[in-house]
Formats: sequence, structure tokens, C-alpha cells
Amino acid sequence: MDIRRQRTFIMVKPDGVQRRLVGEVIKRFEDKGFKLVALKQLHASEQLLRNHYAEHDGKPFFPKLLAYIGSGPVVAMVWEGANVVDVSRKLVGATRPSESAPGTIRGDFAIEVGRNVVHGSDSIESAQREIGFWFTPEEVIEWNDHSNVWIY
Ligand code: ABT
Ligand code: MG
Repeated sequence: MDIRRQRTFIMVKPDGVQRRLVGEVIKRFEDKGFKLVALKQLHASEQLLRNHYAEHDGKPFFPKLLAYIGSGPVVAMVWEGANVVDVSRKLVGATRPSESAPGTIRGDFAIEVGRNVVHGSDSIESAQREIGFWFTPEEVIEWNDHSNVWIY
């Protein structure tokens, strides 16, 4: 597959929405040169969040995690571009904001692991799975940016 067509799932969490950081997050992905192919705001159902965070089911922080992500609307997005999964994790920063570098989203805007502003898929497989949970195929838009000669 064309590496430039790689996709990842990015979500501004309820704290990011409350703090009016949606534009800031989008700006960082746009500035990098990634292409926005899906976007919506929603208040996620408990079932959707259980699917999304199934890997953490049973861990001590799981109930708090569900309560936090379910506490308000989130902004769900799909971004496309070369190595977007790995590069997004770098733009987002380390899970614990105490370890995330300045210049990353979490490094610049978060203090608490339980209020870390944004989610990014941790692998290509996770990205495919998560995009399927959050979006129908019709909601992910194919569009041709003819000007991408300036990016690639
Ligand atoms: P997400 O983008 O939310 O998946 O975070 P990330 O992949 O960076 O980190 P993981 B390990 O997937 O954590 C998921 C959420 O669980 C919270 N968490 C995690 C805790 O509260 N305590 C912990 O000890 C760990 C390991 C942080 C993550 N999201 N939030 N908010
Ligand atoms: Mg994760």
C-alpha cells in the first residue's frame, strides 16, 4: 500500500474540548502536512468507549478512564499521510504528561495522565480497528489534494 495513504485515528478528549483546544490540535496536524479525511463531534456511548479501550478492561484505572472519556463530547478525526501513525504519536507526546516533551501536545497542554487532551492510535492495526469503531466507511472522505507536490 502507498505509505502516503496510511491513516490514524485521533481524538480530542473531553478536557481538550472543554479547554477550547480543538483548533490547536487540528492546527498541529495540518501544519505537519497531514490530510484530514474524517471529523465529527460526539458524546460517545459507553459501548463505544468499551470497544475503543478494550485492551485496558480490568485494569485499575479502567472505570475512571471510561468516566473521563464519557464525561463530555469528544472530537473524533481520521488523518492521512506518510507514517501518520508513528508521527502522530510523536506529535501527541508520551502518555504521562510528566514525561511528554515540550513541543508535543501533551507536553505543552497537560499535567495529568487522566487529563491528557488527545488520543492517537498506537499501531497501524489499532488505527484500522479504531477507525472502524468511530466512523462508517462513508464518513471517511477520499479527496485528492493535487497540491501535495509541496508536501511530498
Ligand atoms: P490513549 O491515547 O488515551 O490511548 O493514551 P496512550 O495510548 O498514550 O496510553 P495508554 B497506555 O493507551 O492509556 C490509555 C488511557 O489510560 C490512561 N491511563 C493509562 C491511566 O490513567 N493510568 C495509567 O497508568 C495508564 C497506563 C491514560 C490514557 N488516556 N487517558 N486519558
Ligand atoms: Mg492508547
